[in-house]
Amino acid sequence: MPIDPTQPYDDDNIFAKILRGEIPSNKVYDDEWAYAFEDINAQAQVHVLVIPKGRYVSWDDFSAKAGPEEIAGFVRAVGKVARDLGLVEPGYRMMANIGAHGGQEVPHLHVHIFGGEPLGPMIA
Ligand code: IU
Repeated sequence: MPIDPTQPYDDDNIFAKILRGEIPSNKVYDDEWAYAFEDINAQAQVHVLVIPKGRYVSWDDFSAKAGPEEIAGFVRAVGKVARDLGLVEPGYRMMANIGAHGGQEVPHLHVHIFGGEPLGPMIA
């Protein structure tokens, strides 16, 4: 069910529970600003989600409200995850679904990283 990205942050969303360790996840990366884990329904050989530690529903929310250190920390973490997974060469795809038209299902901002195989022009 796509979400409304302007809704207030819901502390009971599934990724908030993963961040608090209340629900298990296959951790890929963890630092002060970001947490990354394997997507439970992988759409590529490698499919990882990177989420900010802060309480943000959408990119709009994050880009408007997060501090510069937090934004830099998250962006660097996304790059580091891809590097650590060995995806920089031959490449990968990163994507964020935002709101109803974007098909966002979990109301905590997340960046998908796909890789490990040729992905073609686009994943629907
Ligand atoms: P979306 O960008 O909000 O459409 O994608 C949500 C993703 O979260 C989707 O790829 C799910 O497979 C993934 N996911 C997960 O990894 N673990 C969960 O417990 C749930 C969803 I719910």
